[in-house]
Amino acid sequence: MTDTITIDRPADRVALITLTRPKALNALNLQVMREITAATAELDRDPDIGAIVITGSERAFAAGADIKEMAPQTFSDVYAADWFAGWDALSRVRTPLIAAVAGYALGGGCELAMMCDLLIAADTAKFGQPEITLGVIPGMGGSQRLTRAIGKAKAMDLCLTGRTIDAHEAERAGLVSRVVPAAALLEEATGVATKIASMSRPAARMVKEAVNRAFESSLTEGLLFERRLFHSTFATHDQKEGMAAFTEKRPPTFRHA
Ligand code: CO8
Repeated sequence: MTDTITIDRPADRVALITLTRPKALNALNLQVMREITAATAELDRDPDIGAIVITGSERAFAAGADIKEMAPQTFSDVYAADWFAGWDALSRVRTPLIAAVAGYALGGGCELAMMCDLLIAADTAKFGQPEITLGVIPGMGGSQRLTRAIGKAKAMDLCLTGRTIDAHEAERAGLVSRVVPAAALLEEATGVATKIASMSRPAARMVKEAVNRAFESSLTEGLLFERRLFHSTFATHDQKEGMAAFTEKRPPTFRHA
């Protein structure tokens, strides 16, 4: 039972999580965090799911952490509860995550999108880290993931001035992988998710693990990690099937194992 999100299966092997707090522009309160992390953890255990799309509404992916919930908190409150640490659970999801962003993705909304592996933006999307305008700073990874995604110059610009960028600037900066007309956003995201979910499940998970390792390791360590994962794909049925299918000039039938 969820109040702040809905969970659907729009296509074979694909799950869609939609934020449903439109009146608050999908502001991320603690309940949203609990529901998204619980839903993604459960979907991650489902062998019939190969990709998860997270989306909001036409007007807002999410306009940030819930300012009304945060406003009365003291340092002792947020420190004791380790406010926002619960979102780390999303980083432990091994299934590829796709953010389909229309409208505002501000503060925690931009940070939630960046916790996903791939960002697809509608031409209406607006990204920003406006926390500084509230007298705080990003608290769900903005200063770290945005810097890794778009570099120091633009990350400083966004985090220090609080300005927002549109979908095209976000694409040029490397934050999003594709921009599509708003009306086509879900179709595009579901199509990408279906494509990913049709690949060998262990291979897709290893790609995710290897690319993410690039942010955590030296080049030598990362290359070694990638090579060892590559070697281990030869233990899967899907490697045998994928290469046999190529040789026999037919599409592969992956067992996802
Ligand atoms: N939190 C709570 N409610 C929100 C939020 C939010 N982040 N954003 C919008 N809402 C609510 C509004 O209060 C309003 O509710 P109501 O109708 O009850 O007044 C409703 O959504 C609609 O919003 P607006 O009337 O403001 O709509 P507009 O179209 O005029 O403006 C904006 C849209 C520009 C998106 C505007 O709502 C806005 O600026 N929102 C706040 C954006 C923001 O600053 N986000 C960052 C939040 S801070 C954060 O994410 C991380 C903080 C890390 C702190 C670390 C602490 C430990």
